[in-house]
Amino acid sequence: MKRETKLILALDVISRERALSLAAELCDYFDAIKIGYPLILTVGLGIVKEISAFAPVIADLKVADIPNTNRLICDAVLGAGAGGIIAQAFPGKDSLQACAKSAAEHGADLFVVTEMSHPGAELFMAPLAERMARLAVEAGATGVVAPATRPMRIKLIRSIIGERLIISPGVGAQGGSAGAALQAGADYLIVGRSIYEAEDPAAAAKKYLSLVC
Ligand code: NUP
Repeated sequence: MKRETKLILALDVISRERALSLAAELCDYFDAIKIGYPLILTVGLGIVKEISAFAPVIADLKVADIPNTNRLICDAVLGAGAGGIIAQAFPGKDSLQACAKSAAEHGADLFVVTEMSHPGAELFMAPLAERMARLAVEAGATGVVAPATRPMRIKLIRSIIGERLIISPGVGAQGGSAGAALQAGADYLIVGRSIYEAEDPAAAAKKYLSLVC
């Protein structure tokens, strides 16, 4: 994934037309476009290839199953044209290794969730986030997902994963600050609603770009 704008668009819209028109309008502001269950389940797997005509696609499927099922999920979405996949660490090393193997076979990036950005993640995920970050490193992941809503946690996770990438959701609609997340060590910000729900999405994207660059 290139690192020019340090921004990843989270495209959680559920209409093919809207997704494609936003991708066309906004792709110059983003290094990648992240899509997940809302768009893929509504529109179909073919949307992966259509969006990747505008920018590399990260499939946010938070893959979290037994190794064989993980492999099938990763192979399906990476085979459909995604350049990256997001997986959960909590199912364990063998499950994550299955994702890593599929990603390597497809020349794709693997990002592993450490601690999610919403308040509920403090219950089970936060106490295990450091171990999940270590597992991501052991599995050979490209990087991790860490919360812009809790910049101190980004700092901690950075100290564990070294040079691997941190992609960070939670700015804007979830209340996180772009500047604080970057300062804490995030490599990319993932931004969704505060851009695609804005009256003028391109203007909102430009605003983020000015904060990041
Ligand atoms: O911890 C996470 N938090 C999070 O918001 C991990 C994620 N993958 N996400 C995703 O990032 C979430 O599913 C959504 O697609 C995006 C954030 O979107 P928004 O809050 O900027 O609209």
